[in-house]
Amino acid sequence: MNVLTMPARPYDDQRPGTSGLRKPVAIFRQPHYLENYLQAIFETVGGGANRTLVIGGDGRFFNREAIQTASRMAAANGYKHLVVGRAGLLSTPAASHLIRKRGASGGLIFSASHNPGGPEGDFGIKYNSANGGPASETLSRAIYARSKRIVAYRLVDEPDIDIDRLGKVSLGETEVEVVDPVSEYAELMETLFDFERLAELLTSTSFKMRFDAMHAITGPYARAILEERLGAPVGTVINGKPLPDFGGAKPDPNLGRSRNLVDFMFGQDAVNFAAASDGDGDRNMILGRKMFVTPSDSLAVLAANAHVVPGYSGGLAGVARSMPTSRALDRVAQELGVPCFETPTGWKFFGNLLDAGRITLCGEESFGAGSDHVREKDGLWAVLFWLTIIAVRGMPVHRIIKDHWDRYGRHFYARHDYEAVDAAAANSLMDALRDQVGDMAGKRLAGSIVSMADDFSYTDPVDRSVAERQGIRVLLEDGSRIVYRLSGTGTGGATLRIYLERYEARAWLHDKDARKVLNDLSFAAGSLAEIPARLGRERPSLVT
Ligand code: VG1
Ligand code: CO
Repeated sequence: MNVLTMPARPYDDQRPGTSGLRKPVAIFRQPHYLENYLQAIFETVGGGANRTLVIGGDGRFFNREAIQTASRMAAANGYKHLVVGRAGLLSTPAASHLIRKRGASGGLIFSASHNPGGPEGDFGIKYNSANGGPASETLSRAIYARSKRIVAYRLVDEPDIDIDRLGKVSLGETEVEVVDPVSEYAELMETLFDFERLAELLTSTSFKMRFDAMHAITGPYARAILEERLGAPVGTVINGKPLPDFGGAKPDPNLGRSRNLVDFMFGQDAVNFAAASDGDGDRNMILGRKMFVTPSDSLAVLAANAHVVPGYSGGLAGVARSMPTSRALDRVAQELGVPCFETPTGWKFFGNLLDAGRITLCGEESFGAGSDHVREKDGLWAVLFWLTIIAVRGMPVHRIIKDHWDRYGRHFYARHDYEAVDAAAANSLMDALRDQVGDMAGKRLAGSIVSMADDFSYTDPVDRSVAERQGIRVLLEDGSRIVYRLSGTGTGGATLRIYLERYEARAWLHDKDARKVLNDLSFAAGSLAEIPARLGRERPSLVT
């Protein structure tokens, strides 16, 4: 086997964000930029050492080249076995499952998730560890440190592998197995959900659904599971063909970016249930007829109804949510008598809790929910979970939600994003807030009084690692909350996210328009942070 050692020079900007390294494609196409980061990963985790590595991506532009490069480099770095998704495709949750199932030491997922694709779009690399989950903070920091010292990378001098044909081939001394991206994931879903019951629902004449794959990775998964296995009519899955540029749109399901699906569900021809997923298949958006379910509410509903899903009939060990996610979940946990953990934003913070068996379900306000079946959030899983609740309880989405609010009260919720703002201005805005938190308590704000304000820091209860400066929280005495943080997944300037939450126990007020209910909080959040003056923006570029 001919292993080449190629000279490189270190880059200093390969710091992973909330979810791996994300950069514009143009940056990734710089000489050996991709190779440098991959070599940093391999060296940080101690090389291949006869181990197995899973490789796949969301199908975006540059995916196929990246997979060839990664395979050659993995072979040269000593991996014995590579498991590659056919055509280079693997959704994030499917990759997580494969890592666990094959006992791999880790996996590479080429994705920039909900960021746009194409030559002008973004590309990304996530490294997941042997538990199937995103690299921990500690590992991510080590990879970054290593990336700044790379002076050479290794690859085998072999032709491209055929990633479009299932089966085993060799690459130098490494065995490469090209697998169907869907089948093992679908089998896993079958162990958690009652497929017969779901098929009954999806083939009944009184139930119709729509799933929007946004020309991203979930197309093949949704077609295979919803249409082929569960018998939903062909055409249930729309935009099902993965395209390298996602058809020119941002594969980011939310109220602002999924306008077509939202309008459809609020219009004349609305069906009973609709859902969408993002670029790499780990997010989910849930819609009922004339109803948008906030991801925070969705998570609480999943927890409250978990007993109807075969995979969770034994109960939940505990639950967790990211800090900005609404506290609807906390109320359910309290009633179930199980612990509820509050973690920083990003799935990597759930890993230890899941591995230690301290939680079964977890999620984020950013359209992510998941469980201990894998170590990533899982879009289609959430859809099957919702379908099960609908089938077992025999209720439409809006009844399930109203019933939930009746029982627990409603957490009105919205996220306001100021995207692609000047990074220095955004940082100084956060600094100014940080300076204020110490003496905010007791001050009047939005018709109430600040009960507590801080910059969130988290100590992992399992390994005691600490994550600081994870977002400014302002809690009010009436149960409302404002949270500020900067995005760690963007690639241009900075994105400020403001999360607004207001609790309402009284059932007769639950049908109010969230926008109106949150209006004074939104105004207070804007003036507290001096948004127009600091960012030069009057209003957010995205509200969801
Ligand atoms: C965003 C979300 C966060 C999510 C992350 C990755 O991060 O807020 O909840 O875990 O994206 O999701 P940020 O730092 O931009 O707020 V995905 O679907 O990109 O893997
Ligand atoms: Co994603």
